Amino acid sequence: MNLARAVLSCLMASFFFASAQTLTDPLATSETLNLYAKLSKLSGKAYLVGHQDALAYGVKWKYEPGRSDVKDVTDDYPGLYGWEIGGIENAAALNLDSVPFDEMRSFIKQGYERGGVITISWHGDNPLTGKSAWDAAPGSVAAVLPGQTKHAVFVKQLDAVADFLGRLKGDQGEPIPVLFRPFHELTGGWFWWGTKGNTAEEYKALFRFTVDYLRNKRQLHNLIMVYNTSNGLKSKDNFLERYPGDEYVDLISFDAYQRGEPELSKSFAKSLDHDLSILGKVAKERKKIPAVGELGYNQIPDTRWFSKTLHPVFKKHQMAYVLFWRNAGFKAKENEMEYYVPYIGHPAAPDFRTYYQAPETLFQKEAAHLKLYQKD
Ligand code: BMA
Repeated sequence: MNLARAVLSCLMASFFFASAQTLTDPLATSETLNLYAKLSKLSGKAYLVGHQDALAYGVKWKYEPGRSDVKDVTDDYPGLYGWEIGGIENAAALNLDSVPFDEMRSFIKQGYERGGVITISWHGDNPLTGKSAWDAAPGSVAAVLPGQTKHAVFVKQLDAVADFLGRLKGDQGEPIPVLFRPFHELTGGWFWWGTKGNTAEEYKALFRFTVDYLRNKRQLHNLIMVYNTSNGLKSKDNFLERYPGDEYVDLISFDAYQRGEPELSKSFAKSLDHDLSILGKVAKERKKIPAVGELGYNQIPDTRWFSKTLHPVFKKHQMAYVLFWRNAGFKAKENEMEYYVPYIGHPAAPDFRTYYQAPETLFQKEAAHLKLYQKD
């Protein structure tokens, strides 16, 4: 832990120097600006470790105040909290994973007040077909662009998103900064905004319209915009094929999941290393902050996965954060277990504690020391 403290003080010292990256929203709130500046200083030295839905539920428990699987195992909360607002576009009371939006609002405030960072994704329904985000009907994106048949439906969806994001406030009434990651895994073909049946120009127009609408029309100035592809990147050009432009993106990322047998950990590490190299190069050239948007190995069948597969690769690269996906536990509908962080008693729990101790990984306590929302 002494080493961790040394890294932290070095980090704090470096905050005094101006950052190369600039937030794209010229009217961003001071908390948002400060967070962005500090995240840009993080990448390369240490990174925040996040968990999706951390405070809502874990494996074999739901809605126990103060609980989190990460906390059970490490005695600390994650440094980053991921939340998902799919369902908000239908004025639903619960999101698509059954988290009540009212609870989510209060969890977001808790994480922020503790000094943690908030990131939000949106698996919104397909405005063209009215079916789920996974309904990749060809022409879906074209249909929602200005002047097209489903534009009004889409704008109504965005209004619901803006209402939610605009109501996230801290104790002093200040808007809570959010790393917003809409239309994610954009290089995949499984979502309505994906590569199946939508051109690159259509995707760019969708992203730009969304940012302009939230920022200019709805006057939201607490957003840090995240561009997010899937993994298996072929080249910088491949990563940037659907990139909407430097003035619309603050943070660049990809999602990566290991699947199959633990024997595949070596090849997963190799491909993660490769993807992070591409991401790092783009980040440098474009002056954007790199991060891993979603990550995990369902049920963690490799008990040394965190320290032996992830850690050596992450150490070599720059990123502001990584977000482990949700500990859904048993999903009755699909008849399967889903979790990405070990729970107490899981065979990978000791390894996760080792990963926690590494100087490069920042969880809640260390994140709070960094005073991410304040200027030094
Ligand atoms: C997926 C799974 C699903 C979930 C979706 C949106 O990766 O976790 O169970 O509905 O994310 O959160």
